[in-house]
Amino acid sequence: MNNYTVLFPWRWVVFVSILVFLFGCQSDSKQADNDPPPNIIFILSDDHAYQAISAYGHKLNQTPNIDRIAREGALFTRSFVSNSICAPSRSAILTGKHSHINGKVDNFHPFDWNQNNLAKSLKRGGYQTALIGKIHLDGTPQGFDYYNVLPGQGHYYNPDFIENGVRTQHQGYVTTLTTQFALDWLKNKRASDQPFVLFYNQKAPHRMWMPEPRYFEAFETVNFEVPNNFFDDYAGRPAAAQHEMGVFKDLDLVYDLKLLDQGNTIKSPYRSFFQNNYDRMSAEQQSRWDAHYQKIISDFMIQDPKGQALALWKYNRYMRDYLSTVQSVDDGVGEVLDYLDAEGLSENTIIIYTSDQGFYLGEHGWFDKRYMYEESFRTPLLVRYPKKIKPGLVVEELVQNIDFMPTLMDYAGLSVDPDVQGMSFKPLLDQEAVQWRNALYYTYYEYPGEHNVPRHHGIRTKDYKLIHFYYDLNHWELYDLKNDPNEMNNRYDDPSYTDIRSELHQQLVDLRELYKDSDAMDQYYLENTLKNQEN
Ligand code: SGN
Ligand code: CA
Repeated sequence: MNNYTVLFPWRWVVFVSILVFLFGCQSDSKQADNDPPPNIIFILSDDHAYQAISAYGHKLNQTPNIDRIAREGALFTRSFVSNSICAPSRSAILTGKHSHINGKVDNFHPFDWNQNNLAKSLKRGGYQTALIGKIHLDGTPQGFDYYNVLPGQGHYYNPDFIENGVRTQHQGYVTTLTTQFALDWLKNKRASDQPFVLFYNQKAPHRMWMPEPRYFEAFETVNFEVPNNFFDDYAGRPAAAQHEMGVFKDLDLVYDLKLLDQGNTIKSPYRSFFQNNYDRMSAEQQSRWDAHYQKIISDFMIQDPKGQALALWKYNRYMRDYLSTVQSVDDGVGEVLDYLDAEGLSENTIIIYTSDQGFYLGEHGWFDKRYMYEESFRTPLLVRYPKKIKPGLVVEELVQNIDFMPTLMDYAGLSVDPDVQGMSFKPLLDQEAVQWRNALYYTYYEYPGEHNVPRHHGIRTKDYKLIHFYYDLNHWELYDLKNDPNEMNNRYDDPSYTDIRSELHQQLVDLRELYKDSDAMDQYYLENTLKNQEN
């Protein structure tokens, strides 16, 4: 045996070990070039309707800073959620999986922080991670080097925040504070030599829409016209008819519309809920608040509107407060964009603006969300990444909140777990010709529950939608979105749609199989809901 043959196996072992070491360390990495990984700022507001973003072409308000993201980047016109309610949507964003797989099917089922999530994955790939603002997922956030979050829904005035486990009440307005904390992390808390991901999550414009004083007057002189289906009679749509989210019927004069009259003549079962929020304010905040709202209360008492006049009055108050809270969100986006510019960070930072779902601004006569109808199923999505995305790009493909996880991992040059259900939409932003999905799957489970929206699931293609409401209803709906964008005519039993209907049924079966959903799964979550409600 010569030296060579003795040494060879030994060298071979060393060589293989080096390879294993290198590939082992980089098992998460598939970065193709030598570009530094992009920073990521993920801005998530709560209940922000795309109708209330001027970049979408609606004329309700002006959001110049949010619009800037689309002008300098991309605007998605068919971006949707997988389950139109807060905690399930956040859970889908973090895990890249539908609700029945990640387990957070409604706001009440527990969230399992031990499962993998986007923040954990980016952190493993070398990112520093921070979460600021509303998260609404029970338990201690995992995957974040730093967090400063609102407990539960949080409060508009003088809110508590939990900073890395320590709860403190802060003086001020929630949207402004969230922005301040986000900027403070960017400026003073992050390490400048590492890529970062910041989840910057606003509570606004969530119910009950308490504006900050500088926007009290912003919409007071505007007279909002109701959407053309505001007085919807829900014909052919029993699941819609049973709603408890009517602007006229369900918005509470004191709780939602802030008519906390000092003489207590406006009666409301929810007076104490509003009072609790009012009592959080300092004397100075209360006096500014009263200077604005007491005038509105007096006018209301003089006018004493009834019937249709009351419906229109309520709609206008709702819109004025809702849109005022949006202005503060837009200001915060502007401050963050300015910071990136000033630090020379804009070019290599992906900035995403989206909401946990859409919202009704009077369409079908509603506020709130939950239904698979367009205004709440769809959600705004604007993405800027100057280094890679062509300014002014409009993306019309069907994307969904389960896609954020794989998309951002893709941009970071990292691989995703094989059980992630979303798809990276980076190729769409790169304008590559790719095979893209032709249908989206949707589920909703928070029933029996607030606003009385039945359990349902369905699919949406580019032109059609099929919905199945189940449990105490067994009802199907089919919409022809091109000819009936407001979803007023349920075509399920219309003979001229027979072929489309069977195609959609087949697609629904296929998608349920693809996403590993089933009747047994529906039954399992239903039983959990009913059991939880007994306790
Ligand atoms: C609260 C609101 C509801 C809202 C849910 C869920 N009621 O319960 O109107 O649908 O949150 O919203 S309130 O009386 O407390 O304002 S979510 O965005 O958190 O899912
Ligand atoms: Ca929400």
